[in-house]
Amino acid sequence: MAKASDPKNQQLNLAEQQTDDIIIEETDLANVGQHEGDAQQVADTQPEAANYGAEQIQILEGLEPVRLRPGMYIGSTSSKGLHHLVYEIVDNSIDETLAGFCDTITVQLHKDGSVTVIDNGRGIPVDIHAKTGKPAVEAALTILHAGGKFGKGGYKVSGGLHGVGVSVVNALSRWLKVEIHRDGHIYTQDYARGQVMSPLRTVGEAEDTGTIITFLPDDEIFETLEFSAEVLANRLRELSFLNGRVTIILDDQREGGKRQVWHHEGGISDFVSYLNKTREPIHPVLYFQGEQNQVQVEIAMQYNDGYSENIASYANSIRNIEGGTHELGFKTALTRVVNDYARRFNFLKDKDGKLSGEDVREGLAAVVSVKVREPQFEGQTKTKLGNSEVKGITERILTDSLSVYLEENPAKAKLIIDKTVRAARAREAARKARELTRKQNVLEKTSLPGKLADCSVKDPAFSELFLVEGESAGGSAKQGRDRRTQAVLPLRGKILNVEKARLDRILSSEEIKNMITAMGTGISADFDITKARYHKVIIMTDADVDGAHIMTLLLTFFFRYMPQLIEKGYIYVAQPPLYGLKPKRGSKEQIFIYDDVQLNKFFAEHKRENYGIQRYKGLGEMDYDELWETTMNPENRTLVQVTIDDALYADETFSMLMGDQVAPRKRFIETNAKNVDDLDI
Ligand code: 0RA
Repeated sequence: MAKASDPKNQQLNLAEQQTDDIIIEETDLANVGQHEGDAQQVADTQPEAANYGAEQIQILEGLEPVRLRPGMYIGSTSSKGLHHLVYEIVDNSIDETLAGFCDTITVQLHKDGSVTVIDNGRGIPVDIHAKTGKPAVEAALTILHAGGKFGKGGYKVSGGLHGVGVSVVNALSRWLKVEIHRDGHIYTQDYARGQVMSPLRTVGEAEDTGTIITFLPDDEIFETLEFSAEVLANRLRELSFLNGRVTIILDDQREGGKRQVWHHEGGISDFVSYLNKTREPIHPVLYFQGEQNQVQVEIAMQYNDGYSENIASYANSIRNIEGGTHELGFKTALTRVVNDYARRFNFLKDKDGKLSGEDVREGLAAVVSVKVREPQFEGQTKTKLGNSEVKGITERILTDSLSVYLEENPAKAKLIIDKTVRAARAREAARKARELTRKQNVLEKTSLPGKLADCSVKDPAFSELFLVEGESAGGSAKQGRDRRTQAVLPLRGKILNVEKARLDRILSSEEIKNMITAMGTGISADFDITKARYHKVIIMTDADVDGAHIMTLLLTFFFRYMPQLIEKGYIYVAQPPLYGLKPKRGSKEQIFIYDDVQLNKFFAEHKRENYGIQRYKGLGEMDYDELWETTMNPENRTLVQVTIDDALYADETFSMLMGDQVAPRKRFIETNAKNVDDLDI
């Protein structure tokens, strides 16, 4: 098997590049005229560039555009944009890792809301940048780089929203301080809202090299200033898997914070083990690697005894949620190699049809990571790799290496091929089961389940379906609801765990069949979102362990079999109150409290002894009118929308949610789900 790529090669590549120049690529010539008179400069083309094409024209621009339209540079000014600031700096440090000069990156979260990113790379250059007459670091931090590139050469973490440049972080920070260890000196410089506050100065001697950037995000720009250690940890862990040699540290120095360290010598093979950690793998992780036309491809894969598919693709360490040419090449090669082997060694008989792509990916966890010089990102979210040459290259590398692996390891090959053949048979059985359900529905005419109390409005845009835990809470919900717009389907006890069963068995569960028929959409391959009978599906469970379990099972079901409902934003979680407070004097009006933070706040302002406290253990403890007032009435209620930004972590998230603690579940909902009030519709 091939080994991980050699860092020395990357250093060689790098040596061929100019490293002391800031290159801004601007292909839209029209912009040149538009910006005339701004505080911007049109730089010369590089001396050795003989052709004076549009790509060679370099534009250096001030930072005002970033502060005027931050969303254009970092996507949004919400929590997502805030975290993007950290990724921007870390990506630059990762570039130093890719170039072979940096092996440790530390992210510190400080009490005052500022963040420090430390790396032991070469340090941002400090020599005078010819085009601007400024130290290179000052140019890097105060001039907007349309292409976001430093002229460092090599493979870069850039593209999509990434790689907009450290100057963007500077522009959006109330203050920023850079410290550079380089050439035996320590240099430092301060900025405020992108403006230089002090010239670059030498403040001491250094034996090491590296860059330390500390910044405080600007409260004039961001809607929220609070960093989530969990969100940062997910990205940093991912980066440590994708760049096996680096050690990444997250040092949260805030209240209750902790220090986390990631180092994964095994790179993406460790990543695949991590993805499969809640499952039973059926063979060791396979790792394949190759390079062609300066495209580096790494693939790690492992089948487990489950049924879901978990493939994550990356280009230059950026997750490609929508896949792209590398993922396509991977899938094409996998289907072909497995079919060829199965046919050649008689796992498939002449009469059998081909194994489908879905069959060969059942129970597969895989990471496809490519490094490309000029990554092109497309699609709605700009997270789909578009470089067409990458498909053929990935396909060839996997075809060659996987064929060899299967030939050389017949026992492992048998485990894998048997599994895919079983998947094909089960899929055929499921198809028949689906057909049967459909026929039954047609025959029985009454397609809606008896337990469903439907709403009278027929327009799905105004219809809501409450999935309620238990018959008694279901009864209260039916009584309390607004019959015009709210439908209620009580669910008895626990639904079948869809992670542990194939579609044919899942479809034999009464609770699930009820849900599917109530939704009207069908399931899996038959799923049709235009048939959705409700545009809000609201999961309402008790705030206890069983409730968390049922919530998890339902979310897993939607995620695996109706993911479009989550993508469309149709799935919500109700927030019943945790406490009811009854004033002992005066008004007898109850006060409802939804979490412990709110409770502590309330009792910091009011005397505890003046209230009777009831802790609701279940929905069933509330009267139907209380349930309506606190949890169902659109005027008062809080719903959280379920958004699965990163389906990859869903497995882990679900297993976390299945745990005994309610707190992590609450935290999950708080960080992963948006408050409906915040929704931008
Ligand atoms: C430009 C050129 C070189 C390194 C860097 C920038 C650089 C930027 C950042 C941002 C955070 N950490 C960083 N580390 C390095 C190459 C310098 C050389 O040729 O020595």
